[in-house]
Amino acid sequence: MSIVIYGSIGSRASRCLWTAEETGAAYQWISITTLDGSNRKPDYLAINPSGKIPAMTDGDVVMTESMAINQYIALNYGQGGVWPNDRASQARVLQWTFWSATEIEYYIGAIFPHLVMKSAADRDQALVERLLGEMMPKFAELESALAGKDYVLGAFTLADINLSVQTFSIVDRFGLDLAPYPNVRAWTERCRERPARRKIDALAVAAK
Ligand SMILES: N[C@@H](CCC(=O)N[C@@H](CS)C(=O)NCC(=O)O)C(=O)O
Repeated sequence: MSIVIYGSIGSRASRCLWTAEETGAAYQWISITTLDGSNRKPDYLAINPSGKIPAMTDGDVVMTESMAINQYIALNYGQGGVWPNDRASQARVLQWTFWSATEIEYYIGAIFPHLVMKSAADRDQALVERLLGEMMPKFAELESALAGKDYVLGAFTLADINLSVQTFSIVDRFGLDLAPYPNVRAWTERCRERPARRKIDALAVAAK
């Protein structure tokens, strides 16, 4: 079996490509984008009827939802690596994955159109300020968890992937500084410098 990841490099597919790279699993990337409408073509809708990206296949297994895809890849190809061996650490990876998905991702998705996509006239700056005001204090929790550590659990795991994709968005897409959270800022850059992540970033540059 070989993993196939469908999606565009600028989408949530990049977190799945990164996870595959970190595990060393053999994978193929098929570019499906919302920009050219390939996510709405019948071939792709047969894989993910919602038309959302990413999706993943691995033999007969078909998966959607980027963090669930990451979980699948980690469980099947990242044992002892991005998916740690002991159960307490596994649960801790899930804790931070759920934190990322439920506490942070909503805000990133809601802010993104107003800071990046919409024309200046359509941007709601008051909404952005309110959402940032709600989201940014949450990072105090991650700041504490990172004290004295290179990565959230000490060693690099899937938790770091699922969390840092959010702080990459804050820094790279929103142009914000993580200075109030020095541990989070240093860790974000540490994650960015990982060879597997740099490979995905190089794909992003090549795709532009
Ligand atoms: N919760 C889903 C969200 C997927 C999602 O909304 N993907 C965006 C691109 S990053 C998309 O496909 N948007 C186009 C659409 O909703 O039709 C996941 O994490 O995979």
